[in-house]
Amino acid sequence: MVGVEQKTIRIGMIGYQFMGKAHSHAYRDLPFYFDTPLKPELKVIVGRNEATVKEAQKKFGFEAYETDWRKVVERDDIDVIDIVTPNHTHVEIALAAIEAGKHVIIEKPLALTVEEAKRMYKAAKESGVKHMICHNYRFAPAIQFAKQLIDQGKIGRVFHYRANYLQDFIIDPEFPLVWRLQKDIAGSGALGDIGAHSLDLARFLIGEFTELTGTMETFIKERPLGEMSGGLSAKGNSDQMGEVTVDDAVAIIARFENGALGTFEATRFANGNRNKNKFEINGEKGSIRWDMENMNNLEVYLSDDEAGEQGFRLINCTEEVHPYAGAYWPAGHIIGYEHTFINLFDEFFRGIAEDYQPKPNFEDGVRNQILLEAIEKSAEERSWVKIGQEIE
Ligand code: SOE
Repeated sequence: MVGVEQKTIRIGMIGYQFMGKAHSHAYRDLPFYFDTPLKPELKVIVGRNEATVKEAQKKFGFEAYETDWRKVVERDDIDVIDIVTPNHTHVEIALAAIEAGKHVIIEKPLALTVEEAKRMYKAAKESGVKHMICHNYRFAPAIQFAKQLIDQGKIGRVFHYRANYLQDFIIDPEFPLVWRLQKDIAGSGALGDIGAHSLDLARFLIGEFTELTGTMETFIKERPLGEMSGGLSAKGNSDQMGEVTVDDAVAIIARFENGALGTFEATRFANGNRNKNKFEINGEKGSIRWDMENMNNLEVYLSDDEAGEQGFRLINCTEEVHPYAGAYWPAGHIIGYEHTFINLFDEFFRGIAEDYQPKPNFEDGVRNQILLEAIEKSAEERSWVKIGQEIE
């Protein structure tokens, strides 16, 4: 879209750790690769610790820093509030930002509870601001291409959706009790942190859930106190121990509206798996497989291939025809994790500039939260839980 007039959009980002880095990078690189209608201006970054937020401000390239998010939400030279803080703060910041008329982009999960998530969605809908939730994996070219294949009926009726999201960063019992392991801050553990992505991909690719059951486990029940220290590293800051109040791992069986069966596993105890986010979909005419650790590739099996020539073909989704891929490099020159965020922000700013509601948004956040809550309930009660489609 050469020649598109590029206006600016002013960003206030609340939080500055792992996701702050991913988002800041995306803001900076977006205009480099895409003819975005709105060029992000990094106005202000917020954190409670002045020394570290100041460092982040310089490193990420924001004009200024602030230690109180309320001051930023009130500023009239900010158009977007980007929320990358721990989960328990989402509801308050988002509601204040929406009330101040800002567009809001937020990390997953949307909130701690369905009730909070619904309040956020209702407020956003009523105010007319644009809102988005950062299920970034949807924006890998291979995932968007998989969606096209499924929608075109290439694999026909879907029978199975099988997903695992495997990490191992807390397997050491000395890994401290950081916010991600505390229910009142994080909401849940492996379930809401990584399982939420798998559930979102399933909804995106094959549709809504109707019923599910889950079981959860916390393998290490007490840990030394401490805090995150960048990325997924942490440092202990006391000899004291505290209780882990979230799940370390979860397994889920589900049914979908289209009749498919789903099985899901999310764990932070899969030794050797650093960030293995993968799925396989089996349909009447073929199958599709994807694995985040080889995120540009899609494995596709089509059962109407000639006898003797059947097998999974490896499609490297870096060609012009693959969604988003053409914005980057010539075919065969791969992209990475950070580019999923760039693609996501392109969609967000297009939604704002062209006045449509981008997806995934707070509605998807509510639907995801309903699944998270249902899984916890079913695990607690050892039962099946129905998933209603009405979310008003
Ligand atoms: C940590 O488990 C984490 O950073 C998640 O919070 C992200 O959502 C996921 O994409 C990678 O892992």
